[in-house]
Amino acid sequence: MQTEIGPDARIYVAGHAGLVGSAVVRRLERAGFTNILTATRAQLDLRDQSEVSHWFKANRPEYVFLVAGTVGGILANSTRPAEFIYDNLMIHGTVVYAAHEYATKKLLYLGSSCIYPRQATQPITEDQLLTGPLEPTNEWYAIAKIAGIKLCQAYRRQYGCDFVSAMPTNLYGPDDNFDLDSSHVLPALIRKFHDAKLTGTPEVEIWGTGSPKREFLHVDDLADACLFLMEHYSADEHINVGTGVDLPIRELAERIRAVVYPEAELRFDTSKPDGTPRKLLDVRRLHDLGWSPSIDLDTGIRTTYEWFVAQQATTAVLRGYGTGA
Ligand code: GFB
Repeated sequence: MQTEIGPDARIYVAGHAGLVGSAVVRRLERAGFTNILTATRAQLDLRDQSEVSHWFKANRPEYVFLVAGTVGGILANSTRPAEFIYDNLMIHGTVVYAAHEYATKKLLYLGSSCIYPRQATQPITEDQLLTGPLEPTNEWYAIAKIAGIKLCQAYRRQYGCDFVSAMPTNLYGPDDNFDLDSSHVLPALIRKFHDAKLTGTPEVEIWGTGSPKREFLHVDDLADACLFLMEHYSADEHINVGTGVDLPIRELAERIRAVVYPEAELRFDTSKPDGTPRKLLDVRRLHDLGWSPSIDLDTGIRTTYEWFVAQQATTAVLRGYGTGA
């Protein structure tokens, strides 16, 4: 079923300042949409139902990309469980409720591949949801994300709302979080190799054993998939979004090293958690609908590193630590 979205449709991107939201805004602008709605955290606390309902009443978005949330890597997930479950449960609840209340035509909700059982059969098909226990390092976030899927299904079943859910694999790209305490592995390793190169440190520390496998999707590919699904997908069941290819963390580190600091040596800190051993998504359903990614991992690492370096330079100039030119 095709959803025709007019060029001046009111489209709300919830979470526009984040990694995913900023990519969705870029994709919508590139597609020629002229009425993209956003609200900063200071303007709108997405955890507050009365604020969210008020905002929907005033702005009446016709289409909603629900890509807002409290997110982070393995350490942040384990050490800030209350924020990860509360913020995400509330954000999903308030936005879905208001989208129904103010007759949004269609909503796309974004979850995460960590919703699946730790011991899921690989590659993971959509129907393995709720078939076994979750990975303990991110169960709080995963429970909130599963609740988001169920919210969309419940509103679809009870009220006929066209709310759909997509489950992306691990994401990366420009506007990612490079803070070492809260980031995911790919930006963390870019930063670690970069800092080691600057300081001439020969070794770079990699958390865990290096053997867990992960699948990485560039956020611009994800944004493209989000628009594609908004236009071409309408069903009760969530749908996986990924590349269908994964690699061990050790190999990811080697690929980032090759781009950033080829002389560096890897040192594995096995006191840090590995997390789930593998979570490769089965992406046949999305592929059969006619979508596939276009940015390969090496290109994505290189362009994300270029973005990071440019960003560092801008920040240094803004802080007055410029080149002295
Ligand atoms: O990306 P990441 O933090 O999250 O870690 P998850 C992936 C793997 O990389 C783990 C290893 O095995 C980490 O131990 N790793 C190695 C590192 N060095 C580093 C490092 O310097 N920083 C980080 N962060 N990891 C998250 C979930 O799981 O994935 C979320 O916690 C969400 O809920 C997200 O689903 C997509 O892939 O383990």
